Amino acid sequence: MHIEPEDVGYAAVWKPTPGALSAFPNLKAVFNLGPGVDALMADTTLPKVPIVRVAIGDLTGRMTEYVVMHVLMHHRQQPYLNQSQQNKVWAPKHQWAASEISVGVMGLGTLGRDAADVLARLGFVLPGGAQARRACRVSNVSREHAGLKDFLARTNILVCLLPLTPDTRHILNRSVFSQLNHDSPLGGPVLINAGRGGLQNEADILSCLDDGTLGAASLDVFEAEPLPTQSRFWSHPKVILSPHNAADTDPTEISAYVARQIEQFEAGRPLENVVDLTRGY
Ligand code: NDP
Ligand code: OXD
Repeated sequence: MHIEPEDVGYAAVWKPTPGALSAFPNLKAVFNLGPGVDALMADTTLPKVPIVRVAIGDLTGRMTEYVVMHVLMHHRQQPYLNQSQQNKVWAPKHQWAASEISVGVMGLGTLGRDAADVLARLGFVLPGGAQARRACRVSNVSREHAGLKDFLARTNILVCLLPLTPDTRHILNRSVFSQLNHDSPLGGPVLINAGRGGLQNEADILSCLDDGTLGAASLDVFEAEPLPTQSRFWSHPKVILSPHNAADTDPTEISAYVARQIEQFEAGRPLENVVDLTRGY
């Protein structure tokens, strides 16, 4: 079947070549096939139509699995146990309670809130309480605020599920790491980043792991993906890494989500999860 560009009303895309969408003059909406829209936002030629992002239970559940798994791996000393098994050493270490560890989630949106709820049910302390969304507010343009200082000072494990925007680029840096709480049985604060690689200053992460400012890091995302083979992250003893697959988008789930939204929109009802172009997420 041949379709003319002017007959296309909806586009479902993932990181399209900048400018590619301007070939379709009659678009009514663009669906980004994932929650993170930073690649689309970088395209200055985007058509002036609603941009819809993904927010579905299936993906949220997968991200919560990733976050909980990594919090538990650090909390239950899994890297030490792996090493012991490899060396055939039978040497259990003291096991502390979840209530002795605080987990600060930066980015309390669709994904962050769900992970935080499950961690709280497991007994971890979530700093910030009802004010957490405001407390974890970070910005590259305005000054640090007292709420953020307090949030960081109470955090043993920092989970980052922020969107990448001008406000958040490289926000995971030495200044933030050095304000995290060191007084926990973990021995040093832990960073878990499954947001975007652009959120992290990678040289700072490595030097902070080397000098003990950070005790360990779980990283799913990197500035350059695939991660270059020469990167020190691959073999750093304090790093657990994965290839940007903390939460995959299931093709069947996402197709149903897009189809349902188009049906709604054609029936005159509003689209859901429309990106705020001024905020960039
Ligand atoms: P949402 O838009 O639902 O949530 C984003 C949250 O971040 C909101 O609560 C928002 O605050 C907060 N936020 C935005 N800017 C700041 C800031 N400057 N300081 C503090 N908080 C801020 O997004 P999702 O939860 O659905 O997804 C988050 C990110 O996860 C995506 O953008 C994507 O980059 C990443 N992701 C990674 C995947 C992976 O496999 N590694 C898979 C899927 C997503 P407010 O509520 O005030 O607006
Ligand atoms: C996303 C992703 O959808 O990282 O944002 O997969």
